[in-house]
Amino acid sequence: MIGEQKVLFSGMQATGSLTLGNYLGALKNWVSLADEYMTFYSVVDLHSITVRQDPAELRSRARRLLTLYIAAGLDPEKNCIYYQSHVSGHAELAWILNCFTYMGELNRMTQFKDKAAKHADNINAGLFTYPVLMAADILLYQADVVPVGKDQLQHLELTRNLAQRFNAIYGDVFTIPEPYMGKTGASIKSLQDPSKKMSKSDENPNASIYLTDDPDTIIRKFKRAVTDSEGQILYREEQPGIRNLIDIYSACTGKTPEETVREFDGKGYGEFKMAVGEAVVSTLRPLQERFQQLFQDKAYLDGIIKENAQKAQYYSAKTLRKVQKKVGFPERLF
Ligand code: ATP
Ligand code: LTN
Repeated sequence: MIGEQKVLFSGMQATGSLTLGNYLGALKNWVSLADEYMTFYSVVDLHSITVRQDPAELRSRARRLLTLYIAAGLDPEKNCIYYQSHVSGHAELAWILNCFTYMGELNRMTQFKDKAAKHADNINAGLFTYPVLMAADILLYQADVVPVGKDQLQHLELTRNLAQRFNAIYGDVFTIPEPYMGKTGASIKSLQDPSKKMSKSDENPNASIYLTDDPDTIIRKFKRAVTDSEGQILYREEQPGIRNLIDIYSACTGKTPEETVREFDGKGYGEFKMAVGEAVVSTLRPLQERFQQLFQDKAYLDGIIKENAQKAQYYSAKTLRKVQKKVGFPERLF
């Protein structure tokens, strides 16, 4: 809690571009949360360097991601949107929490095992302690809720364990965070393999619609979307490709899947794919226009980045000072 308000924290890495899945499944639903929660959305660049990055590329992707948050409708006056590397408390708290985390706990993390296998030539200590930094992100703001995908639930569980362990020794220091399930949109599937979710790290660019794709690219990707040979537009398990297109069309137009099925009754797949593509183009158009406008307005964006980092710095320092005192660091007389 900060004051009377519950706190929500989430972070995203600037690896790959955001997809239509991220937008319809997460971002779009986050917009209204600022009324209910005090929200912090961090671009977690400290996490990004656990795998080797090109510096210019990382800087540019991080700025695009931050801009995209705002373009998608997160008002930067109401939501604290900032770079993790601008607030030194993340690394400081992570160090302290490292000293309360067991090697065995980190050894069990499935993301570490996956990433270590993928980057066998660079299994660094940062990659191993990545979940502790994530715990620090969350606990630093006394977050009550954390919206995350399924793959991050194990890290959130570790966060809760660390907070409870710390509290058991030092008293009530940290809020114990809960995963935020809330109102989630449809799970959007890959356009090339509807048994998989649409993901920003998919190697096949035709599998995902990126939020910055231009209209021609969007239409082309929908034309190539994998469907089936049934020839009927029905919302059922046996037709996962068509079902996914119905979900996308419905999410973009605000119709129910049943209404969509009725609308396209007797129509061919070609015509339907075209309509889905156009619905996505119109949904993303305002977001893309806003993105271009914001991205060019360097002074405005820099102002937002600075103000929000200061805000994050202010709230994080409260927790950090308390923790430092609890563990026995000397009082600051400056
Ligand atoms: P990565 O490919 O790097 O794992 P991702 O695209 O799967 O990334 P995450 O960063 O894991 O996305 O998730 C960010 C948020 O977007 C989460 O809240 C997650 O539930 C949501 N999300 C991601 N993909 C989809 C999808 N295909 N459909 C609906 N929601 C999604
Ligand atoms: N590990 C997460 C990103 C992340 C995060 C966080 C999410 C870093 N710190 C704190 C929620 C809360 C990921 O890779 N999706």
